[in-house]
Amino acid sequence: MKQTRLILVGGFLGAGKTTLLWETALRLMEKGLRVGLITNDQAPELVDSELLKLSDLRVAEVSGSCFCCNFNGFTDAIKAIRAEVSADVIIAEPVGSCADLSATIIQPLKQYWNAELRISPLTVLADPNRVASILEEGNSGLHPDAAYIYKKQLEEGDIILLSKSDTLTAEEVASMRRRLSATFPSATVLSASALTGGEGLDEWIDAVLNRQDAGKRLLEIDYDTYAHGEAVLGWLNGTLLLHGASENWDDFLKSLMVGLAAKFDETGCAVGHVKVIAENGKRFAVGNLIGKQDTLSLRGSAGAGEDLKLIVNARVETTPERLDEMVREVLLLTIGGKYKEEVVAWRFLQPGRPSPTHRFTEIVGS
Ligand SMILES: Nc1nc2c(ncn2[C@@H]2O[C@H](COP(=O)(O)OP(=O)(O)OP(=O)(O)O)[C@@H](O)[C@H]2O)c(=O)[nH]1
Ligand SMILES: [Mg+2]
Repeated sequence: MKQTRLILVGGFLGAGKTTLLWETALRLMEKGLRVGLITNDQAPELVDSELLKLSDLRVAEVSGSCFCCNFNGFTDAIKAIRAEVSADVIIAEPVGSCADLSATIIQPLKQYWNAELRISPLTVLADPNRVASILEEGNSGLHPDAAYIYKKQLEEGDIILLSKSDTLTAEEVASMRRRLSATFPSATVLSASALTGGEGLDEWIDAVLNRQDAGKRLLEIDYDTYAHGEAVLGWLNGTLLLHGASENWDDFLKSLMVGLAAKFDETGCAVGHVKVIAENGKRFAVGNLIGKQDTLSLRGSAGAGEDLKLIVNARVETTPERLDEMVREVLLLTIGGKYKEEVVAWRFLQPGRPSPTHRFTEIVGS
């Protein structure tokens, strides 16, 4: 069987990984390449998988723990995609609160999967929304231990990709790239937009399709701080159906997102990422919140109809129980007795201490 190119895209919650995966997959497929995607989360019921599947992409999901703590689950997903679609390229997105990927994923893959895979440099996304604060030794509104994870993620990137470059001026992009290069001199620093026009995207794609210098450094990371940085985030994944007619499901999604944003701001709970997909058959809309209310964005359209499928993924600095309470309260208020809700799945949890399957202490030659 041929070798598959594996591209791992890390970076903090909401940094733009899934959007980049999607846009990249489409571009690669246009070139005639066979592409598979792997998503990852602490629990099932993922907005990311749902979103990617809606565009008919082959998506495998590793849920229940991160790639590093379930290395065999990750390699099973790789095996399945290679067998099913004979993939030329697999793009994988680890959990946004995950770090130490070089030691726990890239080196073991180089050691044990060298025949099957050609591994691209580890890409870590730096989101303009947070990166300036982090470079100034700030915490971007996050708990210091969560901000620690962000910093460690950047530190191990072979490529640091300044994401969402369309939200910055050309001068701001150039200046931020210079600052990133100065702080992380051994990384290649690039920038790209995965949305408007895809500025810089082809340069990054070219790098990850052709380079093979993956995992050039190993992090020094304090697992107590890392574990605490993950544990300060409550995690909620829920799927529900709303029965009843609506003229415009987009209004419903908007009210829900505005309500959630207001709730988290009022209660002083820092948002990692809250994403909601509202699906009405083939039509869908997505709401994203990656910080305070002013980061709220809505796109797509779910239109009018009888029934809505709603998937909610929330990662917010609070206890899982409190997160569950807050999300339920805002949901019920938004539903306002107009629709009948049917809960398909509902989980809330606190991520456990990371316990990687492998953790290499030496760089494996490629
Ligand atoms: N303007 C702009 N927005 C973007 C871009 N890429 C992603 N976004 C937005 O950023 C938000 C988060 O994007 P995702 O792709 O879901 O981020 P993620 O890193 O996969 O998030 P997690 O899976 O929660 O870690 C969404 O509102 C996206 O629309 C971009 O290139 N430009
Ligand atoms: Mg994602």
